[in-house]
Amino acid sequence: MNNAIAITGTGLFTPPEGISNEALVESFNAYVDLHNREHEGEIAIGHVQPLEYSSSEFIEKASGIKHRYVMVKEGILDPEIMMPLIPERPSDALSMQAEIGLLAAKEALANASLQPQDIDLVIVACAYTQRAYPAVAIEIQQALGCRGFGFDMQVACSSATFGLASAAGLIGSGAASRALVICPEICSAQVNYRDRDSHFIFGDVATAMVVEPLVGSRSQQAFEILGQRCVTDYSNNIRSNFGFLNRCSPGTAHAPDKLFHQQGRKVFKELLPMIYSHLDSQFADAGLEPAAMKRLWLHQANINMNQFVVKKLLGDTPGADTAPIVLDTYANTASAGSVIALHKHRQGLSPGDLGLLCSFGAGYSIGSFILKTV
Ligand code: CO8
Repeated sequence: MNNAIAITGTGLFTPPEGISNEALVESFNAYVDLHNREHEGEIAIGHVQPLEYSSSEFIEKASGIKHRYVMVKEGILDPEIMMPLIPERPSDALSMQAEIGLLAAKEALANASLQPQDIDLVIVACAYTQRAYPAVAIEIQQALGCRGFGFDMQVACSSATFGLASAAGLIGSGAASRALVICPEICSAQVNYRDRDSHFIFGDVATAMVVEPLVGSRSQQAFEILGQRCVTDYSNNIRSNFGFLNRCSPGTAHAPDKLFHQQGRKVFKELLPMIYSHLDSQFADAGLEPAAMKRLWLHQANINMNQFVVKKLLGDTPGADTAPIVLDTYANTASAGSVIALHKHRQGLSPGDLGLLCSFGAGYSIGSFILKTV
């Protein structure tokens, strides 16, 4: 097809510091001991509930996560602090999200055999941006030396796929010729490390994709977009009330609801059927059997959830590398998970092989792309 649009390069930045489940649980349990000692009297008369220990066994069994990377480890494991201590940078210094996004973008450009000036659209698509304006995308556009325009967008875990859909749409319409879709996810800043249900879930990372017309691409390996589908359906089961209005209610500005929180079990049960029917209709409309997919680059929130999706699409016997898992070492990296999987597991495919890139998460939101290896 002459007007085909493709992902022609991907890039990945992995933060230098890591935390194992064991280290995270040790610090959480030290916090539990501190809390329960501090409230001993109130606990004894039933006015305060004692906190319960976390466990590495639970975390690995319930989620598949063994480890996560973080930009700044200092503070996270200190039971008196329990958040990353990330110093503010002066306004004339490169922001942290721009810094890591830039590193991923440079690798994606190199893989696409392109120079920054070949790009005229930069989209930063991630769960949070560290300020409202100027857009991190415009900061990266300037730091790299790209032309055209840039903007930030947020669709929680589906930011990367919705960003890809936006880039493809803008290229298809002629508004842009080549795009970078960058996901600098610093999730650790929004994790409530005092919450047993969610303290283990997230890690930090940055990914980037180059999106451009297939005709004229200089890439050694490209993934042509054969079909795409995005859907949203409002749910309060995954939520953060962090936002620009927080300071106007000083009494609650730092309450736990300003951090990530979810009803994980409900999310699991409600999202799976949504994913099933979303993909069923996408494959039916494309006239393709799911079994035609040689690789599934799925969202990386929960290994059990992914196994259900794989079984639904491919039955019981997919090969070991058919649906790669990266959440064991990276944890849930919000929008970046499926792109990490694509970046790290793009080898071993032949021209013509099909694959599925799919995100699912807060909103609720699902974004899925049928890709053809070129
Ligand atoms: N250690 C030991 N036990 C625990 C722990 C713990 N840490 N936590 C809970 N338990 C206990 C519970 O108390 C419960 O005990 P009991 O049975 O006695 O009541 C038992 O374990 C089971 O608890 P759950 O039912 O909560 O456990 P699940 O098996 O459901 O597993 C999960 C919890 C892992 C959270 C799972 O439900 C899950 O992964 N669900 C899917 C969630 C999902 O996909 N979310 C979407 C991703 S988030 C997103 O969209 C991005 C948001 C933007 C980024 C945010 C950046 C910060």
